[in-house]
Amino acid sequence: MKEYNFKEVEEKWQEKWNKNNLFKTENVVENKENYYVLVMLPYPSGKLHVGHARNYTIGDVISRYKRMKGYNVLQPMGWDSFGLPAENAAIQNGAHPAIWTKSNIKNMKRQLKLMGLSYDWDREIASYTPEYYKWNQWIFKKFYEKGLIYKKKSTVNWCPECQTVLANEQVEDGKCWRHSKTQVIQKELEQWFFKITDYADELLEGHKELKGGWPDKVLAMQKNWIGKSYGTEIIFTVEETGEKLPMFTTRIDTIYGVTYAVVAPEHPIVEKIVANNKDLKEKIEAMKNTDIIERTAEGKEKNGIATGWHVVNPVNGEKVPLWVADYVLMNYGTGAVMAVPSHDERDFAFAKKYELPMKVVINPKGQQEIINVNEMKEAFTEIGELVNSGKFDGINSKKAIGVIADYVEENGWGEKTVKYRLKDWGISRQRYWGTPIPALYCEKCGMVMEKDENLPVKLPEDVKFTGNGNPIETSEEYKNAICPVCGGPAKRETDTMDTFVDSSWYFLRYCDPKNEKAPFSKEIVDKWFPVNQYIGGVEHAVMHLLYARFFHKALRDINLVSSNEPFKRLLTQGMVLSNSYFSEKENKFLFLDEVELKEDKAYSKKTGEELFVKMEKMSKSKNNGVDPEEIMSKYGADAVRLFIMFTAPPERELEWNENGLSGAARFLNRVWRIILENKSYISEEKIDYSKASREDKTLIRKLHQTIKRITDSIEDNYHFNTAIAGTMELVNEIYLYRSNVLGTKKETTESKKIFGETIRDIVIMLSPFTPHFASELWEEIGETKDLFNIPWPQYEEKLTVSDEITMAIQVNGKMRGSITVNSNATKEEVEEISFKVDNVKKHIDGKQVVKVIVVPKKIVNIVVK
Ligand code: ANZ
Ligand code: ZN
Ligand code: ZN
Repeated sequence: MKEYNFKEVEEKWQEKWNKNNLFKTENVVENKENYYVLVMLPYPSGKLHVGHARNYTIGDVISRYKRMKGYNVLQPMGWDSFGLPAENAAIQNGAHPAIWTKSNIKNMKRQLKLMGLSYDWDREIASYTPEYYKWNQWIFKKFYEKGLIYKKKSTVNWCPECQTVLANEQVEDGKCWRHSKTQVIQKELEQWFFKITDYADELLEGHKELKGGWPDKVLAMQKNWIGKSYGTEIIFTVEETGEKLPMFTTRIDTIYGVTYAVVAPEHPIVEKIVANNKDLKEKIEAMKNTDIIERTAEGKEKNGIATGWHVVNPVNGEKVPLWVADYVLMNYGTGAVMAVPSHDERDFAFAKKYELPMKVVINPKGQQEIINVNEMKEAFTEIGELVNSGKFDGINSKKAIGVIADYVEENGWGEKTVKYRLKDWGISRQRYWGTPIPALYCEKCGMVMEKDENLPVKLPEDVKFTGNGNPIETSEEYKNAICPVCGGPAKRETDTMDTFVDSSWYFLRYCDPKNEKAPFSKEIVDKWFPVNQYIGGVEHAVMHLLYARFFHKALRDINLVSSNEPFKRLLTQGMVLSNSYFSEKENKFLFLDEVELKEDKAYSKKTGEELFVKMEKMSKSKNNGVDPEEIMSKYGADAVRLFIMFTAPPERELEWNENGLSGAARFLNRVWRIILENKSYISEEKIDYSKASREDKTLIRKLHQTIKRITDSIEDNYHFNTAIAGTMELVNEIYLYRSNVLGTKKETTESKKIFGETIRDIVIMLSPFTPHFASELWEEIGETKDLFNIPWPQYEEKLTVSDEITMAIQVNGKMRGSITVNSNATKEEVEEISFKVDNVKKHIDGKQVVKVIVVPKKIVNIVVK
């Protein structure tokens, strides 16, 4: 018998698939419904990691399964290939980002092919190519014309040493990534924004369409990110100047409890306050420069500065002090907050820290005496009854929100408003490796967009990557351009676009990747959209998935697509974890090959020290990463795919372990052996079920049960682990069958057919998971058609249930035994067998049988005298 050599098998089939481009997909196939399987396109960092391997295996299994179910399946792949790492590499070793990017793509593509993934490589796209980013620019112009893009001043991270803007990832502990001693400061710059907030409501509304198809968790995260809240904007008056200071509150019911007010350090009023106070000005500048992420982190201590100014509460005329505090954000609400320390946790902590007064305005329902502020350990944030609130005393606080809001509106002190947490999307990057923004600045015409026929505005080549400033600005040729309107001199915009722009519509380009006249044809896109199944990491739950949804709706509104939502179903795969090994002596994590494993314990090979073992997310810092290519060369791609799919349901965490992997490899060998050793039994004739023996029937039943179980578990939320477990049980069953039936007296012409049909179905059902392995077996059993186009096996419901039944036998109403008979046995047959049961015989011997009552399929009662 030929041994299973995964290397040979995998190479052979990969070559075949590649040579004939077997997974090329047409946009229309007669009599087939389209099904679009999309996996999140990778950033070409250089090497695939296990997270990719998991994501792409899931996508491939779904694609292969759907193909066998008769769909015309599209499964494309591409490269999210603009971004910082390529530029950082250029700064560090001088190679142009394009060279670095291309060689990384090449290597990762080779690795993807090793995995046996069924992509239509003819549709491959890479966002760094002018053929792709030309359409980013084109779409940018369309959005601009639609009023969806504008410029405004906004703060950026700035390294005074590099003289450049830093991305958030380049700020480490508030310092520059290249200058560990240089404090990063915040600087105001003109930036481009996409008006995603125009779609805030629709993005929320869309959840109705996505419910059921998307994980609830992701919808909840998006909802939270959009953060719609209903509130009141109430206008306080600044005592010192008489100007109006509107504040946004969701809790107007607490208006009588305001004891001070706070503004963000960036609030315009602050400039007036510090105008003649150098000391105060410096303090506030320092506050502004602390990292915004750190500033607003939950549980973070709040810092404030008293201004000496006051504001007046319009409702009761009370004068309260005005503070500046770091926890107030300028870009939420109005950037000013009425503080109610007795009923808000943040305000409470702040008031305690700075010894500011408090006043209780809500009391627990039914409680006689009012809460004593001096005894409060924390804010009272529950619903209760209003107190100390003038004519509103006694009202339920929740109801009071509406009542007092009306009162405020009636008196012209403010109005009810809706606020969103969602901010407009800032897409300007002062970077080289991204899509150039197609705008120019002409002395005569002002800001103008480049003409369509001049797109793409290509990235300049004559640039220097020094780490100082934006590399694009080192190209004189690029900067000095011609105004497309008047033909005079103009300066080209040097900002490039956030790479999230690239990934907001790439899935549309896959449908029509070579179109030179438009980003894609609407007609073709409509044949594929919405994407039937999108698969990727949960880390993209908010930004990427929200931006992509926004893009889709905006594209719909300029009549480029018809669907409202891009992705019908979303699967977020779980993380991959593996053991980390920490050495206390060396104070570092060891690599697996530096570790000796003995009886559940781990020791350092070098020092013999026992190590701390912990399952953790794979990461460079823990030295617990697994290289998919290395693992595939050891066990084969099919075993790796099988292991990944068997070990955990796709949305759960997956704990990597080599024993599991070698278990998967052993299973494949087991399947290989039984099929190859017995392939001479395979027959193509139809099974005559009426001739099947009891053993035959058991196997047939197990086969149909397994088809049902696998089909259901794939259809029902992709629980591939259950599907594979089903196949494993079926394989056990054929091993039993072989030793009990094949080659024994029980063997009949039916046995061969039954065995043949079972292994044929096993091969088909394994093929989405282990495609090379299954293709080879398919060929071995004499099949000649392409396995991936073979229809998925059908089960017959009636064959999944046993046709044998067990009946109880009673003698004069007393239980004396039971019999197993065929469910369609006649009354006579049932009687005849019943009389043969030993314990029954004992009780009727020597007696006269009066009658036999048969309750069909249940009881045989023999009445004797
Ligand atoms: C008074 C008050 C009393 C508040 C109380 C809360 C509880 P959501 O629901 O998330 O929209 N706030 C308003 N603008 C802010 C800003 N720019 N930075 C920080 N905090 C701000 O939050 C709205 C509440 O957050 C508002 O209601 C306001 O505090 C605060 F017992 O006003 B509240
Ligand atoms: Zn720096
Ligand atoms: Zn001009």
